[in-house]
Formats: sequence, structure tokens, C-alpha cells
Amino acid sequence: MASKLRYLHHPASQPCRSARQFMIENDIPFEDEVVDITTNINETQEFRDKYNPTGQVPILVDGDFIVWENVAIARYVNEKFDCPGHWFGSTLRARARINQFVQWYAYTLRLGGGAFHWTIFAPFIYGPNKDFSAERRKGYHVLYESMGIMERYWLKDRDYLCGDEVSYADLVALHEFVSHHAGKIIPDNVWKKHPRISAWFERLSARAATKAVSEWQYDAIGKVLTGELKVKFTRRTAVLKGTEAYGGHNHGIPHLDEEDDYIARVES
Ligand SMILES: N[C@@H](CCC(=O)N[C@@H](CS)C(=O)NCC(=O)O)C(=O)O
Repeated sequence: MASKLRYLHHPASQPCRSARQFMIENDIPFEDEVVDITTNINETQEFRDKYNPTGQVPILVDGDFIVWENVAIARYVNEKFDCPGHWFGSTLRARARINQFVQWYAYTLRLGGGAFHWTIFAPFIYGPNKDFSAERRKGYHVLYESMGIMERYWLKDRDYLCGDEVSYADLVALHEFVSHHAGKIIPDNVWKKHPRISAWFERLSARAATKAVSEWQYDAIGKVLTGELKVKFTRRTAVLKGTEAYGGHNHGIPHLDEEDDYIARVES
């Protein structure tokens, strides 16, 4: 008999929540294994050799086959269990749109996760009295630029990012915003300036699977904000390692320009 899928993840991780939600939405049987990424367990050579050379989660173990990277995990499960076509597209063009989004997101919205990371987790990792404003600024810059493109292009005339039905593109983006929402990273006036994103976020947040997958994040980060919870990081490297935010580069996001304060413009 085929063994059950094992899913190695952490509930604070955006990519982990996206693929986990996908499996829940599709009633896929799997075993949850939380990897405590606040310790260095995933940094050990043993973990890297056994599961993932980058030491990151999510990781899916299907018998003797291991796959990591959230989009690859969801695609594997989608194909293996023949999930409904709307998740990854049932026509050539629908598939192209979804592929387009998941590529775009990896270089934009995912890096905008830096706004959350450098605000909420960095003080626990590197110490409370350090100044993370430069890193935070880079995160916000990428996040706001990405939100502009989502508002004007991806959600221009549709309820979901790639069409009239939910797709995996929505889940990857959704969990970036779940973190920002839980951490109160995006000011109210910026949400208001992006009415399509706000409506889309509400629409997706109403799904039962979104609630189930995001509960830990809202609870824990809510307690971090009130000072009730101090996350103990016994490791020193960035949780967002490999995905640290930087402004600009070559992904359609203009360079962070000290002269032109883009963040201030969006927040004004
Ligand atoms: N590109 C990967 C990124 C995964 C990722 O960023 N994982 C982070 C948590 S959000 C992680 O495992 N960090 C722990 C570490 O780097 O040690 C994906 O999309 O699956």
C-alpha cells in the first residue's frame, strides 16, 4: 500500500501555508510534520542531506520521492491526485496565466515578505535594539510596487488573480497578505488605495481552509504585537534566507531611489 504523504512545514511560513491550503482544499490525505525553524534543526547537515540542501520548508515526502519549493509541491499533488482544473488551469492560456503569476510572485510579492520579516521576526533573531529600517524599507518598496501591479493588472477585471475561479496563484499571494495582515504591516490607507486587493483578500480569507491554515499566524503574531509572546530564535540566520528583500534588480520593479521616496508616496 502506498504510504501517506508527509508534509514538513511551519505555520509561520507563507509558502508552507499555500501548499498546505492547496492539499486541504482538495482533501488530500497527508501527515503534518512541523519543523521548528526557530531552532537550527533545519540547518543541520543531517536535515539538508535527508530533505533539502537549502534547509528550507515546505518539503513533501512521498515514499522515496522528495520535492521542495511550494509551487512544485502543489503541482506534484495536483497531478498525482488529478485535482480540478481551475487550480493550475485546464486550457493552454489558463495554464500560461497561472505560470506567469507564480513566476512573477517569486521575484516580487515573495520578496515583499521582507516588510513583515524585518518588522516582526528580525528583532527576535538579531536583537531588539538593532535598526532594521533599511531592510524594512526594501521590503516595503517591493511590496508596494507589487501591490500596484496586482491592483492594476492581475485583478483589473476579475475576482481572482488569473480568472473567474480560484487558482494556486491566489493561494501563493494570499499567504503573503495573511502575514502582512496578521502583523499589521500594511497601513489602512494603503489597503484603501487598493480596493481590488482588499476585496480579493476578503473573498479568500472567507474560505474555511484559509482560516484553518492561518489560525496559528493570526494568534501568534497577534500576541507578538501585544508583547505577550516573545519568539525564541536560537538560530541566527534569516528565516527568510534566500528570499531577502531588496529593492529593484531586474524584475520590473524600479530601483529603490533615495531621491524619490516611493514608500512615502504610497502611504500618503
Ligand atoms: N522558495 C521557497 C521558499 C521557502 C522559504 O522561504 N522557507 C522559509 C520559511 S518562509 C524557511 O524554511 N526558512 C528557514 C531557513 O531558511 O532556515 C518556496 O517557495 O517554497
